[in-house]
Formats: sequence, structure tokens, C-alpha cells
Amino acid sequence: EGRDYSEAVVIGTGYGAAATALRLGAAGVPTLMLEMGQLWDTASSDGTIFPSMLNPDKRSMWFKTRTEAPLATFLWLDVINKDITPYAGVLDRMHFGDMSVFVGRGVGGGSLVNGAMAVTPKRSYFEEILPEVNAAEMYDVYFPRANANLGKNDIDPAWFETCDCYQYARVSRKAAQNAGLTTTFVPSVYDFTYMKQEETNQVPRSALASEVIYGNNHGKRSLDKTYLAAALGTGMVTIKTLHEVREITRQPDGTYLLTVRQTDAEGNVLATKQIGAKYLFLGAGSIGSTSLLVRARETGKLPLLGSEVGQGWGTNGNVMLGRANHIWDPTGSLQSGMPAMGIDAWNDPAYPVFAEIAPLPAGIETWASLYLAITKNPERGYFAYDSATDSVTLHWDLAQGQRSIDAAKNLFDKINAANVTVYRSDLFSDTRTFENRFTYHPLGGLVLGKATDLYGRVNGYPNLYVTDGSLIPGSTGVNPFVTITALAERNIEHIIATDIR
Ligand code: FAE
Repeated sequence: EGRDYSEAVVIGTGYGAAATALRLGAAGVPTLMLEMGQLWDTASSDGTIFPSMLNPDKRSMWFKTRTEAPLATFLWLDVINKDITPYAGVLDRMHFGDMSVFVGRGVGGGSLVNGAMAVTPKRSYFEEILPEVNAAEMYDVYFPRANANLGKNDIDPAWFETCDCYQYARVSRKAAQNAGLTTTFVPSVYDFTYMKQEETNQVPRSALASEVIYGNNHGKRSLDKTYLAAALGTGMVTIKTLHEVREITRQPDGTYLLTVRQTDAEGNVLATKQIGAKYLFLGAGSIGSTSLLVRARETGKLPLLGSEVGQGWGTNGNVMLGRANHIWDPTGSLQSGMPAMGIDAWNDPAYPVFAEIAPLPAGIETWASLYLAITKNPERGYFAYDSATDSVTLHWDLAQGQRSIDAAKNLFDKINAANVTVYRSDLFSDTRTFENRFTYHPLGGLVLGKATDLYGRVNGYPNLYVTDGSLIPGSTGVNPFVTITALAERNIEHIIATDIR
């Protein structure tokens, strides 16, 4: 096989990777992005790029024989998941013992499948989790820069009060207010102007057609439409899809050499390539980037990597739960798949919680209110190499999630008491009311200031950088992509000025 070389290589095309590639391209640095998933820009024979959640097909998930939606059941019935053909679909669910992790696969990473909530963390909490980062600079420069480039927009509050598709959020707001709690609007990178037109049927529906976790056909400003489009626009950035980085080594001249597997969308291996880089940026996400470096250390390919590589992983305290509403409080059969409101109980002294009011877009009345609670949980997992299977696994015990359940229970017991309502126990395959065996928000593994210096430079390896969610120490207190993007903006500005130019 021929050997390719690019001055800069970025692994992955998620938030950290996309911000990094744009700045490298704008600085005139030839940059190659390697993405294991597909480019999602072509409609299938049914006229859509992505399938809806109500009728998933092979495009929905990454090489599975059956879909694995977060809600396993409804009225304990296995009506949610469907058999599918294994394929390079857009949503992956990776299983590690007691924990499974949802991630996006494709050009745009998590931006293709996520709920588009664009939340800037509370400054006091950001200062707590990353005390060595200059918070004034982050809040004056990099958070605004990230939000502007991501296309953050705010809902029209008057429309929120009257539209059908947020009745579910208004019902949950009322229940929270009855318990004396505070709710807040959540900004989005889904275009609220488009959503308004969906409600009145002026445009094809997407958020209002049960499209979220398997992709949105319209309305969403995913990274392929924002950062990555701008990066390609510099003329210096190229993206290779269905290219999975398998191995990283360093050459005697100090450049990096990647072993990359090219496949087709059915998973057949087309080629194994060697690709060289002077500057190598890891943007494969918390699980992807950490796995690459843990394996490189344990197999002797990058032996100088330290013991902090693979430590400090957290779930952002994710817990999902449902409440049953009274018959006179319907949540509506039309629900926007993009959340627009949260319950802000982060100031609770014992149990800080920021709970997203989530949709349950079943297309029928369910009398259920769904939530994704983000809690403050100090427990951390770690990654280890298993030589028998030559793979890296995440270690997280179910017991480590208890603190998150306690926090969610503390909040939602108050809401149930004030409204004389109960939890739903039919949603998570058995009768449990709190589901914390998965996370949408994997964070950490290559923590800033521990596995790397304070700008994401990997300790021991010049010109090797981490740009993604693995830098964040397990928690941001809110949905993480704005934090990941802003930190990447901060780091790459410094690295271009100091190391590259
Ligand atoms: P990420 O976006 O995961 O991108 C990594 C990319 O690297 C992916 O495209 C991978 O396919 C690719 N990759 C991995 N390994 C390799 C390899 N070896 N070779 C080549 N390519 C590779 O990384 N966050 C919010 O802030 N708001 C939300 O509303 C929200 N909702 C979510 C809903 C769902 C269903 C999910 C799954 C996540 C949600 N998140 C949300 C989390 C958010 O999407 C996530 O924190 C970011 O996408 C993480 O960004 P990274 O840059 O770390």
C-alpha cells in the first residue's frame, strides 16, 4: 500500500475535531480528517437521508442486528426496537459491562444524532472542574465563539407558550413549578424558525416527525453544515470517510504514523493504509481517543504515555426517568424531538441536578413525561487494555451510578409529591424507574492538565494533541458539546500560535 502524508491529521469529525480542523485550515495548514463513519448527504430510495425513530432501518445503527434505543419498552412491551441489517449506520451503542455509551458515527460525530441542546455551563462549575483554565477568557472569547460558529439560537418564548409541539415541556414546567423548582429555556442548534414552519406544515417535518437519535433530515445545524463546511471552505481540509484509525506509532523523525482501515458501508475491508502526520490531533471522542492511546501505551507503540492516560472518565451523571401524568394533563401527540427547557436545580446543596425535559415522540398521547437528568457524581471510571481480545474496555460499576440515582430521586420525589404523581416503571425493560446503565455524555479519559498539558498536548509526545470530550474530567453539569467546542477553540488558537506557526 502507498503511504500518505499530511502536515496535520485530525482523527474524527465531531465537535473537537471540527473546530480544530477549521482553525488549522484557516491558518493554511494542510489537514486531513479521518472518520470511521459515513458522510450523510445522500437520500436513500425512500427520499430520506435518515430514518425516523418510529420506523428505523439499517441506517439507524452502527453494525447491529436490532436497534438499541434508550427507551427499551413501552408498557413493558418490546415495541420500540426493530430488527435491522448490520450496516455503517449513524448511531452506535458501545457496551462495557454495566455501562453502555451512545455515540454518533459519521461526518459530524455526535452532532448527527444529538438533541442539539447548546448549553454553556455555569461559570462557577466550570471553574470547579477545570480550575487551571482561565475562565474569564473562556466566557469572554471562546464560549461566544463556539456558540456563534455552532449556530446556537433561542426559542421565541411567545411561540413556546402556544405551539402544540412543546405542550409536553409546558406540562413538565408546571409540575416543576408546583414543587417550587426553577425551569429555564435551553438554547439549541436546531433552527427554531424552521421548527415553527414545521408546526404549520409549511416545510417537511423533522424535529416534529420523531427524528432525533437516528439523524434529522431537516432543521438541524449539525457540524457538517457549520464548522466542517467552513473547514472545507478553507480549501486546506479534506475528509476521508469509512477510514478507521486502528493504531498510532511515532517514527524516528518524530512524525506520527497511523494504521488506517478503509471499509465499505457493509463493513468489508477495502484497504489498510499507512498515513503519516507531523501534527496529530485526537478527536475521536472520549471512548475513541482514549482507546487509541491506552492501546498504544499497552502494546508498546507509544511507551512514554503516562498512567493518567485512561483515567478520569465519567457519565456527566446521566440518568433517564419518566413520570406518569394525570389524565387531565396530556403531553400531546405532537412533540418536538429537540428539548427546549430544563429544570435547573444545580444549586441544591446536597444533590445538584440539571434535568432536561425530554420528548417522548411516539406520535400518540402517552401521558408520560420523560427527563434526562444531569447530576453531580464524583465517581470515575477507567480504561484498561485486554491483551486476550486486543481491545480496550471501559470499567465502570453499576454501584458508581448510585449517586446519580439518589440525586435524580431527590428532585423528582419532590415533583411527584407536589403533583401527586408517580414514576413510570414500564420504560426500561424491567420495572426500574431510573435508568443509568447508559450515557449520552461520555467525558474524560485523557483529562486536561493530567494526561495532557493545559492545552491538550499529550504528555511525553510533542505534536500529539487531544481535542475532544476526553479532555473534560467526567462532568460539565450541562449537555457537553458547547464546552467541548469552546475548549477546542481555546486550545487550537494557542497551539497554532505556539507550536505550528
Ligand atoms: P464525537 O462527537 O463523539 O465525535 C467523534 C467522531 O470520531 C465520531 O464521528 C466517530 O465516528 C469518530 N471516530 C471514533 N473513533 C475513530 C477512529 N478510530 N477512527 C476514525 N474515526 C473515529 O466527539 N450534547 C449536547 O451538548 N447537547 C445535546 O442535546 C446532546 N444530546 C445527545 C443525544 C445523543 C443521542 C447522544 C449520543 C449524545 C448527545 N450529546 C449531546 C452529547 C454530544 O453529542 C457529545 O458530547 C459530543 O458529540 C462529543 O464530541 P466529541 O468531539 O468528543
